[in-house]
Amino acid sequence: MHWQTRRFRIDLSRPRVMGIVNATPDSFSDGGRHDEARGAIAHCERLVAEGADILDIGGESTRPGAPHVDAASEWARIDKVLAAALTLGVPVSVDTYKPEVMRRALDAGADIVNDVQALQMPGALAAVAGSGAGVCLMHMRGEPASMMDLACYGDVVAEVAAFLARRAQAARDAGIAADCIALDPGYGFAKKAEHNLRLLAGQRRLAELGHPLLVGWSRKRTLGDITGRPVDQRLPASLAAALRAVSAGANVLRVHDVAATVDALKVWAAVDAATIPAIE
Ligand code: HH2
Repeated sequence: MHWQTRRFRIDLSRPRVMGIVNATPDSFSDGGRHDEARGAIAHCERLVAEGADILDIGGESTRPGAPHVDAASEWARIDKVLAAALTLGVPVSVDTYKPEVMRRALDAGADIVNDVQALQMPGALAAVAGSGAGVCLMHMRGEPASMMDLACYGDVVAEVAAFLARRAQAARDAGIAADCIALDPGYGFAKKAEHNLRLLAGQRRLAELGHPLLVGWSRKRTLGDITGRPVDQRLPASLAAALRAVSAGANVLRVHDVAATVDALKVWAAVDAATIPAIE
């Protein structure tokens, strides 16, 4: 399997690491650390040196209750960071749900659009179609400000799978090539801990939709609920969730802690390489 993006065809025969670059003052785990362009650019360089396969740059926090940021301010936060990241030799994704920001990012050369609204905003499908960019279509409900009021499911796996299948079809109908489309269950978005865990337990079903699966468990609140740890002490829990996600079919891990995740995946790969194939 592969994920086609603008400049790179990403080989998914092994799991890949997407490093998070939050050029925001208020992201839930690292807000304010990289909101000056210089700091964010240095962070991009550090993540690539640590082994990130992809960079994901965001200019608006999507944590529950996050305030809205207009397109011009969001673009101003990511503009210079994107330009610098594009010189680092890895695919660069922009985390936005606003068609105007998508268009600007694609004009600037972004490889991937990562949309927590799965290209549902009016004009979003058209902004990406024809660009040749990869897209990540994520499941959520409502807006970050109100999404936790909508965390109510019968069969969360079936409902998320049906949504992602519908959005992938809409993207293909708009002219986005099937191999450019990745899907994401949206852990933590309009979902309580019980939903996130049930979704991870049933994640294979999402992998069977036929598109690469990208997942983001890094430092999320459910891990805090389980371990009782604050956000800056959730690395072991994040690694456990990431590896569980890989074993349930995830192809790309969206993480803050790139070096540690790369190490964990190296151990995973070493065991795979040592596995004796069964004799027929
Ligand atoms: N999670 C966050 C943001 N964007 N995109 C995808 N595809 N999947 C995710 O799980 C996902 C995402 C939230 O994490 P973070 O970027 O660290 O925080 P914030 O939204 O507060 O900036």
